[in-house]
Amino acid sequence: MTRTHCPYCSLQCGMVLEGRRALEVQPWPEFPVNEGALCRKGWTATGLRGHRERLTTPLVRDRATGELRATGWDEALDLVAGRLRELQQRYGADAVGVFGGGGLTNEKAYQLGKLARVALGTSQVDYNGRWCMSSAASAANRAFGVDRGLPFPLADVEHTDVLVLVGSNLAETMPPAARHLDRLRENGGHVVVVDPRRTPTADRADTFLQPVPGTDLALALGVLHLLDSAGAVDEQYVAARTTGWPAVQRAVSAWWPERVERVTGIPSAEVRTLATRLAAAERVMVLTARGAEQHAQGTDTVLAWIDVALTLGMPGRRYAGYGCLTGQGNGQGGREHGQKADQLPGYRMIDDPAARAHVARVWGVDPETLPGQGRSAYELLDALGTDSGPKALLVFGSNIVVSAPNASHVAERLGALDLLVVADLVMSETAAIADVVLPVTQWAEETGTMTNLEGRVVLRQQAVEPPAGVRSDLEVMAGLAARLGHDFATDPEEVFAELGRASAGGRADYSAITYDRIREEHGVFWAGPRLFEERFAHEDGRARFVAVEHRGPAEPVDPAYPVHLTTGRVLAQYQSGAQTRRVRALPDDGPFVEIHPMLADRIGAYDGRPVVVTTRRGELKAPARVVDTIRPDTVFVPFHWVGANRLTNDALDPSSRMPEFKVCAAAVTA
Ligand SMILES: Nc1nc2c(c(=O)[nH]1)N[C@H]1C(S)=C(S)[C@@H](COP(=O)(O)OP(=O)(O)OC[C@H]3O[C@@H](n4cnc5c(=O)[nH]c(N)nc54)[C@H](O)[C@@H]3O)O[C@H]1N2
Ligand SMILES: Nc1nc2c(c(=O)[nH]1)N[C@H]1C(S)=C(S)[C@@H](COP(=O)(O)OP(=O)(O)OC[C@H]3O[C@@H](n4cnc5c(=O)[nH]c(N)nc54)[C@H](O)[C@@H]3O)O[C@H]1N2
Ligand code: SF4
Ligand SMILES: [Mo]
Repeated sequence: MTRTHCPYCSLQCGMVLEGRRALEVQPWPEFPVNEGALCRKGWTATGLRGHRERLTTPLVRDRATGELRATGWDEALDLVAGRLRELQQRYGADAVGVFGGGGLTNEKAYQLGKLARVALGTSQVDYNGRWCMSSAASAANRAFGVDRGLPFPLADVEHTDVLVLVGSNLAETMPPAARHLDRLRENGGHVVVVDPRRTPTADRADTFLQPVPGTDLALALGVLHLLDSAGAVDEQYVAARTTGWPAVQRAVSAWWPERVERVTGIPSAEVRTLATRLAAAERVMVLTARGAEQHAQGTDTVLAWIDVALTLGMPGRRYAGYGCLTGQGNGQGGREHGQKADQLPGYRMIDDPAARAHVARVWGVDPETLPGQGRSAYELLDALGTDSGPKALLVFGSNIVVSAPNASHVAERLGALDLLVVADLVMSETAAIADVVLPVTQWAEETGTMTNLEGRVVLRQQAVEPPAGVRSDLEVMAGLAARLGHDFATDPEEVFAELGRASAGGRADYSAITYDRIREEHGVFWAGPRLFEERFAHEDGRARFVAVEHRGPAEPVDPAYPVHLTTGRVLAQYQSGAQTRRVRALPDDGPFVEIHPMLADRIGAYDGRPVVVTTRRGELKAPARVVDTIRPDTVFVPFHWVGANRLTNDALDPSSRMPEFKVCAAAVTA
């Protein structure tokens, strides 16, 4: 019997794995986050074991036939290291790019950053977290001086009075968390859901607001305007704990409810009711997720909702405040330990001389040798194979071909590389086009830490031996590092201890956390379970109000592309689907287009029959799902299958560099 955690989302539900051969998932009722509950994906997570498409040997593309052929580890790693060195000699250190993932353990994320900065000396490292919660992260850093998705335990939700969920469908994206909504309502609390679709989460809400995609910012400005004009600002809190309110007050002065209605499509009376409800509540909690964040104005949108929470005096108060529901299994830790272009371990910034000196000491190198800030995820992909961009890319833990925005363009860039190396468990769409594929262990076969959406560091523990021929990511990285003249540890606990030293004194300090403590305490929160009770993380201890303006989607609808396209998730599939599409027990119906009956009527579409969605970047033919739960001016496509991202817009948020996955202009025909 092994206690571990689900391989998928940021809830990191505790589970017990039983048996050695036929591995079975059992509940772990004592683990507090999910109390023994799992969603379908968790119960079926062992479905990839022994799967015929599980990778078990390194593969190298044969120049003559163009096919991938099996090879030995030494041959594969020698080849990769040799080609990387060659390309760097020819074009410079930045000729090699590294792309990581928020599903990697802390140990792997840390080691990947070190591989890039120390063994390869490249600045070109970033990861898929840019596409996940980066807008919330940049907003929280700005407003609070630190970015921890939830600055309180998730279960605090049950004790607030009004919970506002902006762009989260947690009933499908973290189903065991939905119990907190139910308990909150049993406790007399009120749930508000803001989503262009009436989702299963909205079905559990007391208030459902259905905005035009990309307009959450205007709604927040409208709420701020009403709170101010009603005299509902917590003056004492604003004076004692914040700075910057007057500028926000000026910025929202013209956002009267009728203007909000024109922009968002939410009736002005509903905007007023929301503001009145928030003003009257003792405790208010605002949580954002990808619906509000994955926009070219995602950072500003989150800032505006943080402004709402600050106006009401909530952040730092028990059972209240603002939080972001991080998405990937290690979405939190993955952004703390240095696989991000601007970052060193411990959430240190790479352009901070003191941070460089500290980390360089732990790494035993001269700070001068550490590269500076590199390109963000999409900009990195966009530069591949160009004159100034990387000529080789190493991918660990992302299926870019499916999940990157404007995917046809990205596929073209990947095609322009001299060398694409992918480490994965299965033949993902990205592995399938690689020059070298390296087969790695999956969750039940390895040990390491993950940091869940609450900042709770949990321990993934090995339950079974990996298939013969498979290596851990840490072993793969050490193998490459050795060939480049560097000695990297492969034992996860040893890497974790090194990570602890590298993070010591940083914003996310793991130095006091050990595997044993995690085992004893059901996970350990870095910086404790609740932040901001006394002070915020800025030097003066105060939170910052930030005045922002609504700009609207980067690509507004027009007569040629009259419909808003938004994208997201369904319960039974995870992300690019590389893992869950291969789990037989999960339904794999392919992409579909959610469309309102009125729009269906207008274009002559029928439920179950194909429609074509076209944007300026591509088109997708998929069956229509005619449902009255979506706005008539909007269609929704899940992104778990190839196709959705051929449509999406690669416009980036100026501060987080988050692509606008959640809204672009589309045409739909039957
Ligand atoms: N089943 C499942 N669960 C998952 C994942 C998965 O792939 N599958 N992935 C995990 C990861 S990495 C993440 S990041 C999380 C994501 O978790 P969520 O953010 O809950 O998931 P999404 O479906 O991307 O988006 C949430 C909602 O945003 C709505 N939305 C779209 N546009 C807008 C808008 O402009 N404004 C507002 N207010 N809402 C909008 C969509 O209709 C959708 O219902 O889920 C995690 N859990
Ligand atoms: N249109 C649209 N696109 C989106 C989104 C959206 O809402 N709409 N959401 C975005 C978001 S929030 C996210 S997080 C991204 C996610 O998209 P991806 O980055 O593609 O995430 P995954 O599908 O989880 O990819 C993980 C890959 O790594 C492999 N893998 C899993 N574990 C490991 C490991 O430990 N080591 C290694 N080496 N490989 C491993 C898996 O088999 C899989 O192939 O998609 C983004 N793309
Ligand atoms: S909610 Fe997330 S962590 Fe929990 S079982 Fe489902 S996918 Fe796994
Ligand atoms: Mo994500």
